[in-house]
Amino acid sequence: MHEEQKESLYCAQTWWQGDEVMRLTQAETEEFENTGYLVSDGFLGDAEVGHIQECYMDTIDRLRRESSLENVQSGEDADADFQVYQIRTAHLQHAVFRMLINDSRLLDLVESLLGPDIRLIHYQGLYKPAQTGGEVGWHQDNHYFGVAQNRTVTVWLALDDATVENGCMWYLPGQHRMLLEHEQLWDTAEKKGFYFAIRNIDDKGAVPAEVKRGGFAIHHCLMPHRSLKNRTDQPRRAIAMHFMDATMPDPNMLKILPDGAAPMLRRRS
Ligand SMILES: O=C(O)CCC(=O)C(=O)O
Repeated sequence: MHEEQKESLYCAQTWWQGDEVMRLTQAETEEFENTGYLVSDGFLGDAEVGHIQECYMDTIDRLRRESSLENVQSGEDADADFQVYQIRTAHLQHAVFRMLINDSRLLDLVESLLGPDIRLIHYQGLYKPAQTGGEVGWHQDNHYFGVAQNRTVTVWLALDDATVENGCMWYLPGQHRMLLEHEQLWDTAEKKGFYFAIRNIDDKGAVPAEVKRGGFAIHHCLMPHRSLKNRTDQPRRAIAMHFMDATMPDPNMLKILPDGAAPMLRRRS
């Protein structure tokens, strides 16, 4: 089926679910404040996930054909030990990703944590292939973003059941109070950059965030997180959507993003 047909079919049949509200309860908001993350299953239905998976794989295949599929670590496709492929600025790559970040259920959820002025700051599909999917080291998102007052959150949506075996996210509950020192793991002169990890982290308290397909993990931008290798014979597909409080001053990160990469998604009415 042609891509546009798939999109409109999806829109008509499965996407907008009326006035469904997804705001967090006070207890959930408090849990998020205390631990720095929340995990929830059952956000998207089966048909929605199936459609997004299809568009996701179409996008991965197209980027690969165009030789622009980026590996998180090295930016190159050839690194056999580390394969975490990125659909960068996903909303500029496929309409289905634009629909997702404009979904009122998702924005309600984000509004519960950031308030009513919401801007996208980063958006990536993160694809770990079967067997060769690599590890992403401990880091905090606001190390990259530099948003004032740490007013950003990440919604990490699972398109496959995310498990310890296939490389789910791991968190350090309660360790989201300050920015830690990061070091660059690869040399930018060799075009191996934009990937930092926390130096000397004590990760004894780490917990895996296993999420069912269609569910999400949402984390504070100072929550240290990592993911391990995919040791299974199926890919691990996920989408990370990073949102900032749009009332904050523009962080430097925005200067290096392409036009249209950081749209306003919701404004106080
Ligand atoms: O999907 C992964 O394995 C890592 C994602 C991540 O580090 C992030 O969303 O910031």
